[in-house]
Amino acid sequence: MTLDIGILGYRFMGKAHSNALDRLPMFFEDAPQTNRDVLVGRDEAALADAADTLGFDRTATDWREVVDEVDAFYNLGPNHVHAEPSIAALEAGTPVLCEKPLAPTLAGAEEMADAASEAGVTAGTAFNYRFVPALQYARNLIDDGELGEIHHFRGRYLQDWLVDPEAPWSWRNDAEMAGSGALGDLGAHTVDLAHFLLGDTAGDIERLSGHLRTFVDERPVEASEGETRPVTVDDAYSAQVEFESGAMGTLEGSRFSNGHKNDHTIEIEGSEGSLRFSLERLNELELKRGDNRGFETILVTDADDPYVEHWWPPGHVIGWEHTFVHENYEFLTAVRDGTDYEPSFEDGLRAQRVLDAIERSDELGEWVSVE
Ligand code: 4PW
Repeated sequence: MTLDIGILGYRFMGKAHSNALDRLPMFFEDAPQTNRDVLVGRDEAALADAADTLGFDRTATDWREVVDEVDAFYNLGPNHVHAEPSIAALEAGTPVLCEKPLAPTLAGAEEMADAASEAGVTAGTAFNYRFVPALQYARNLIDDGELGEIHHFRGRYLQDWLVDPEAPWSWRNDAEMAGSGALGDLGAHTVDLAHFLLGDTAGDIERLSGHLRTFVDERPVEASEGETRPVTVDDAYSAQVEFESGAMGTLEGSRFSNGHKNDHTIEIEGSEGSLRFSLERLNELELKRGDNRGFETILVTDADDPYVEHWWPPGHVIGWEHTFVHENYEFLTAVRDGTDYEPSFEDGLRAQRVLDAIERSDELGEWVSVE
C-alpha cells in the first residue's frame, strides 16, 4: 500500500518534510511507502518550481480540491491557514499533520482539536523536537524515576534573526497571520517539550506569570522601497510557571538574542539527578547522577538509543533534519496502522492553552491559571 501525500506549503517546512519523506525508504525499511502526490500553494510559477525540486507529481492552487484525494494531508502553511484546510481534511476522513503552533488563537486550536476528535482519524501537531534521540532518552530517564522528584524545568529557545531593525517584515510579524511571535513560534516547542519530558499530568502547567515585548514595531517590506508594515506580535517572551506536580519552571523565547541562531536548551533538576540538553549539540545529553560531583556528557548515538539503529554506527552524529524523518516515520506508521499518534492535535491544544495564558498574564500584569 502506497500513501499519497498532499502538502500545503513549499518553503522551509515543505523542504524539511519532503526531505524526510525521501529519506524514509532508504533508512526505515518498515516505513509505509509514500508518493509525493500533490503540492499546494498560491503562486503557480513558484509552486511548479518547488514541485519539481521537491519531487511532487502535480500541483494545486486550491487545497479544497485535494484534501479528500490524498491519504495524508500535511499543513505546513503560515499559522492563519492551519485551521480551515486541516478541519476540511479531517471532515473528509483524511489524516492531517499540521505545523505548530496549531492555530493563531486558542479558539482556533480548540476547533481543530474538536474536529480531530470527531473525525477519529490521525491528527498530529508537528512538534519535531520530541523526536531528537537525546530528548527521548531524557524522557525515558525521567519516566523511570532516575532523576527522582522534579524540582525545576528551565527551557529557552533563542534566535537572533530580528535583532537587525532593517530585517524585512514577514507574516511571522503579523498578529492576524501568526497569532503571536516568539511565543507561538518558539515557545510552543518549549512548552510541548515540558509536557513531553515531565509526563502527562506532572508536565501540565497550572499557573504562570508571563511577559511579552516587541522591540521594533515596524519593519521594511522587502522589494518595496520605503514601505514599512507594523509588527503586531512579540519579539520575545518570558514566563515563570508552576507545574501540576509543584515543580517550578522558567520559559523564555526570543528572536532578539544576539548571537543565538537556533539555540533551544532544556535543563531539568530532580532530587536524584539533573540533565541539560542543547539543540546546538543535539547528539549529547549532560547528566548529573548519583554521587557524581557534577555533570558527565554522554553521546546518545548507540544502536539501542532511540532511532539510532536506522542511521550510522556509534558516534556518527545526526542533525536537525533527522528529527523530521523520525516524526514522519511515526506519523505515517500511525496513519497506515490506524494507531494513536503523539503529539496529537490535543497536544497542540494543550500547548496553546499555555501560550494563551502567557498572553493573558502579560495583559493583566498578574499570575493567571492555565485554562
Ligand atoms: O523549530 C523552529 C521553529 O519553531 C525552526 O527551526 C525555525 O524557527 C522555523 O520556525 C521556527
